[in-house]
Amino acid sequence: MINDNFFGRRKNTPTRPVPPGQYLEDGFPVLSAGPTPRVDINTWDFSIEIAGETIGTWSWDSLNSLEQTDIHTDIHCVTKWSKQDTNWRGVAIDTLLADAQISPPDGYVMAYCDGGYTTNIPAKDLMDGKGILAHTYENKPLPAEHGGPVRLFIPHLYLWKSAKWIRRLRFMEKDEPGFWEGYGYHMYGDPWLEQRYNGD
Ligand SMILES: Nc1nc2c(c(=O)[nH]1)N[C@H]1C(S)=C(S)[C@@H](COP(=O)(O)O)O[C@H]1N2
Ligand SMILES: [Mo]
Repeated sequence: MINDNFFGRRKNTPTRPVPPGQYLEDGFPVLSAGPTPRVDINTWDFSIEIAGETIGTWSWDSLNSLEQTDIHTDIHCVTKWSKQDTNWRGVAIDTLLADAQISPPDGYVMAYCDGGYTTNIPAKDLMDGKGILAHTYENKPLPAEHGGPVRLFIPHLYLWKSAKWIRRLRFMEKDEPGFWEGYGYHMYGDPWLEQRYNGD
């Protein structure tokens, strides 16, 4: 048998376990429910809303002036591809809340995007560095088709929770379905538990 070292490491050899039902993808597929929105960085802003009140708004420059967080991780799409060892940089949601001098609220969050996409996430899944506003992928500006200039990035959940072209997070007491969740996707979306659809 010809061993892998002859060709170098085979690309589809996992570097760590892959969630059930997933296969490894070398490329980076684009999955968008609509067209890629044109986003002007000069007028772009991001805001956080709690109990109907905007507690903070950040421009592109103010986002970049905050402490930056690097994440090296695998990503998992509900359409069954996973991609290993990806590198992202952005600003942790913790950092934004601290900047606004707000202690992390309980409950749930709805993410709102340019283009109208929404998705829901438990608030605690965004804390402790688990959720970032990503603007850099593999040391380059995040490409528009992958959500640039800024996307939410929550790699421990299926990738549909990582809202591209994000503009706003709204904290809410009770969970509500976002766009795909309204069409039967799982309210939480843990890839290790294969929470693809409602009832999984
Ligand atoms: N704004 C927005 N964010 C989105 C989507 C979308 O259609 N619009 N698609 C989601 C889905 S279903 C997936 S699988 C991932 C795909 O991210 P990618 O295109 O960077 O691979 O983005 C998620 N975030
Ligand atoms: Mo998806």
